[in-house]
Formats: sequence, structure tokens, C-alpha cells
Amino acid sequence: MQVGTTVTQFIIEEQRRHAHATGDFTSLINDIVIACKAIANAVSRGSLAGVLGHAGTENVQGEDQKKLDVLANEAFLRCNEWGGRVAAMASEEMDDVYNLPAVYPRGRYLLLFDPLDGSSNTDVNGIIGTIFSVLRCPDGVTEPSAEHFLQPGSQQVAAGMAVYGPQTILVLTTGYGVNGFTLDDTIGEFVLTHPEMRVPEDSAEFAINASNQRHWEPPVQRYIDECLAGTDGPRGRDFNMRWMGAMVGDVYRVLCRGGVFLYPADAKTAKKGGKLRLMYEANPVAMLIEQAGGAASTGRERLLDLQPVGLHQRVPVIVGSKHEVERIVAYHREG
Ligand code: P6P
Repeated sequence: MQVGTTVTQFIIEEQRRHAHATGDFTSLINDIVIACKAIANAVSRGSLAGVLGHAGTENVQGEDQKKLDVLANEAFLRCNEWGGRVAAMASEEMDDVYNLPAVYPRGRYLLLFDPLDGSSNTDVNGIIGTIFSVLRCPDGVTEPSAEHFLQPGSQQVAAGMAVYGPQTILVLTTGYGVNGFTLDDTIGEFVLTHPEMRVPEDSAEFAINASNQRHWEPPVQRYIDECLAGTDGPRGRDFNMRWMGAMVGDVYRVLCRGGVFLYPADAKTAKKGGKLRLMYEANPVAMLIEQAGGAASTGRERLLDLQPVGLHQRVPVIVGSKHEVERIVAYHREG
């Protein structure tokens, strides 16, 4: 019987390429994968498991939490706190850093996550997902505080997304390209199905919440107007638009067939710095996209170069096909 390459096998084979690897990182990825499997199961059962609807609480962002937001956050904490691989965790759903119960050993990594991205889609059976980022814990720090997490995205040692859709897909990078795995329910394992994913450098597909059009800055107005002008416009070709309401879904499409995803700076979110969070949304997505040959910018700066100033800091996000992102950045430079 052919099982295929499981994500565990894939990570262990990757570990063998590093002479000094201890296996800690491999174990951490496996614990993250277990959390994603648990979330996938709850998501797939929905009403049948009574996990839809509101939790009746708010998160640090002041956002109304869905039951699945809380459940997914709990899954990540429970699956990753005991293994001795992380020193602490940070989540979109928690105000401050999660320091581990004293009973558990501290590890060498910091784990950040948006446990359920796109939760406005949960009750309408839309695409949702999990985004995670792994940083190194500074040597000698056993009770990390927020400042220890504030490392540029270029310091990430791993990043990934689980996309809960018609299939449950895990995309993962450890700095050596991007690989996609599909959850095989018959054996309960993620199996390699999308090796060495690459973002085409050119594309004719963009993803943006067009209802914010009146709030966009001129460079974004210009780019989208030119796309909409189609074959009669300066681009000389028609463009298509997609918007899933969950970055994980739009970014997975970009990883599969190219395109550009924009949640740009706009007048509506200017005071907050943007809509999407740097540490556990933009940075892991930027690592995935760049590792797959795409580009990831705020419109003015490379996302992975940003020096974070806050655990829940928000930033503009423009990621995808290299030539399209470069064009948008050029328009920002021209003003
Ligand atoms: P809007 C989901 O809440 C999210 O953070 C991203 O996943 C998604 O792309 C965006 O916000 C959707 O924002 O303005 O369309 O609701």
C-alpha cells in the first residue's frame, strides 16, 4: 500500500540535511501539525459539533470572537505548551505573551499564530485557516516577554498556513522553498501533494476588498484602475478579481496560480497602521510568498525587513507575483 510522503517524513528528511539538528524543530512542527488537525476536525463538523457562532467574548483587537477562534487558540496552546520546544507563544487571540506553566520545560523557539484567520467565514461555510510563524528564542531567555518576539520577519525559521477548505491543505516553509500537504483522512496524516510550490512572476488576477476603494491611496487606485481598464487600458490585457474574505484562501490561490493579494494602507485603517497583523499574519505569509519566488511589500518596504514595534502591530500587505508587486511598489515610489 502506497502512503506517500507524510509531513513528518518530509521534515525528518529535511532535518537530516542539517548535521547539528537535534530534532527539536521537527518535534515542534509535528506539534503544530497536530493542532491544525484538531482544528480541521472541529471546522469540518461545524454545527454538528456545536462550534459555530459567537463565543460572547472579545479579543485584544476588540473583535467579537467566534467559538472556533477560541477553540483553535486553545488547540495551539494545548498541543505546543508541553513538548519543551517553545519558550513562549503569542496569538492574535491573546493580549500578551503566553508563558508556559512552570511544570513544562522551555524550548528554543517562539511560536506565533493566528489560530483562525477569516473567522467571519465560519458560519457561512467559507474558507478559513490557521497561520503560524516560528522564531528563535534569544539565548538564555526562559520567560520571554513581548520584546523577545519583536524580531523582523527575516528572522523566521519557519512559517506556514493550514487552509480549511474542500481539502485541508498545509503549506510549509523552513527556508528551503514551499511545500504543500493534503490531509488524508483515511490515515489522519498530511501527505505531500504540492512539492516545491512557485508563484508565477506574472499574473492577471488581483484580490482586494473593493468596497474600500474610496479609502485607497493614489498608487493603489492607479494599479486597480489599470487592471479594470483591461485590454483597452495601459495594461493591454483583462484582469480577473477574487476576494475570499480570508487571507489564507487568497494567498493559497496565489501560491497555486499566481496573482496579487492587497490589503493596502487606506484612510479607513490609517490610524491603526493597516488591517492585517505583522507578526502572525503578514510575516509568515511574506516568508511563504518569497520562498515560493514571489514578493511581499507594504507598498513602500519589504515586509520581512520591518522591525516590529508591537506584538499586535498592523501593516499594509501587498504580496504575490513578483512583477505585479514590483509595479505596485514603483507606483508608490512615483507617488
Ligand atoms: P475584510 C480576516 O479577518 C482578515 O484578517 C484576512 O484574513 C482577510 O483577508 C481580511 O481580514 C478580510 O477583511 O475587510 O474583507 O473583512
